[in-house]
Amino acid sequence: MNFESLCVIGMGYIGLPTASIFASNGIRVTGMDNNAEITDGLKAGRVHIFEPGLRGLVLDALASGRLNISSDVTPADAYIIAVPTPFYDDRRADLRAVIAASESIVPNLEKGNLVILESTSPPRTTADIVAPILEKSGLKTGQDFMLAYSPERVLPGRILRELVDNPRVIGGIDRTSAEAGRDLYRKFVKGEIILTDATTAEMVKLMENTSRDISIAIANEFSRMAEKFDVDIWEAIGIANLHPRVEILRPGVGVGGHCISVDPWFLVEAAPEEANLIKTARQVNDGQPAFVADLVSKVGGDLSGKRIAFLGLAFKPNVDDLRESPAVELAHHLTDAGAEVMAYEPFRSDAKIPKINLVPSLEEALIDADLIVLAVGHDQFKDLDPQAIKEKTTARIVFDAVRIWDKADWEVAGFRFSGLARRY
Ligand code: SAJ
Repeated sequence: MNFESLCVIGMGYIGLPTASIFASNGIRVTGMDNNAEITDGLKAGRVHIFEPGLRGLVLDALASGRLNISSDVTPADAYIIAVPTPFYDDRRADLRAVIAASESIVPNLEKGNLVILESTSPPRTTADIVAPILEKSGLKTGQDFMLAYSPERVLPGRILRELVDNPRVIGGIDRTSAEAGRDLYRKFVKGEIILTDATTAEMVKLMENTSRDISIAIANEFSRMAEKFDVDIWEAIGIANLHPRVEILRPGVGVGGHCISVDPWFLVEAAPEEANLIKTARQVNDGQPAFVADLVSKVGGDLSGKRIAFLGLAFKPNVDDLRESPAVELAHHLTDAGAEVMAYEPFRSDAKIPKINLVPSLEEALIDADLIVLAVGHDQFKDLDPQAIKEKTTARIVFDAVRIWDKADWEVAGFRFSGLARRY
């Protein structure tokens, strides 16, 4: 099946690179978003997302004339829905954006079209929510138009490479839909394309992120035990991982981002009786910022009135995304304990977060500080020279929550150094 035009709904972390890469592979693409700030910016060549290689790809796609940015869904051979699926306060999936996107396709839908949902969604969303909405057009799913679920599985920081090279799952509402999806993504996907049904594809996506969440939870739980037993968790994990069938992940400040900290809740909601382990792992990871905050209090003493130079707010290293960030949670715990948090996030120095003072430079964070807390292992923090830092700050206590600094180097420079379950 040949698709000449495509409309991608949602110009976020997934929709924008996907639209651009299709355009650079010869397809006429409309990149639609209902946020005027985003569409105006993109039209003016401003790329609102930091991701290695993305800016050049988007600008080239715009310059080629094959990527057009719009506030409206426009008629196309195929539609991709790539909108956020957050959760409500009670952790039920918030599918309003998926529903609105599906509804916006209805007036444009024609016989022979293909619609693909990429947003991470609870099992059966494609069949039970998207299909009935699209059928308001009077067309029948599978008979008149094709429908599939194809989860994005790319890692922030490596999105462009992984979009092309990762295996791609396409779950069709029927076989023809899955095959049509394969023909579309084949335009740029070099990885294997696996065809299945829509609900299996939805579940696969949730299983992947949930299993990673559980793996990180056990690492975080081990770090708490290591604190208790006065063991260096990093040494212990290093030794355990020498076993050929063991691969323990890294403990840290917690699990954040828009995917792994959200998606397991979709399974908890859909299968509350069965999802015991999944729910517990979520709770362990959600509790990690508070656990780390207690460790900071132990080394920093009463934090009331203390000024903390807080390095990093992103949800993980080398990304600009602050969504569900455990580093932000940690900063809030420290503020609640009475500290004045001066945070420097090199990827988002313009961000505004209640109760946290975001400063535009490392120097401003360090000045007059009592304590330095490293919360995110951005590359540019790795190479900081303790001797040079000493000249810029009054702080003499350092807490490295992510183990990227060398303890001895900081101690030689005159700092009292500690970190998460760390002895060496
Ligand atoms: N983290 C740890 N320890 C580790 C690894 C990660 O604490 O050893 C933390 C990170 O700091 C971060 C969180 O976990 O806060 C999640 O980071 P991540 O790098 O594991 O994953 P994401 O959220 O950036 O991307 C995940 C990926 N899923 C899997 O690896 C199974 C990606 O492939 C998905 O496309 C993405 O979720 C998504 O969009 O669903």
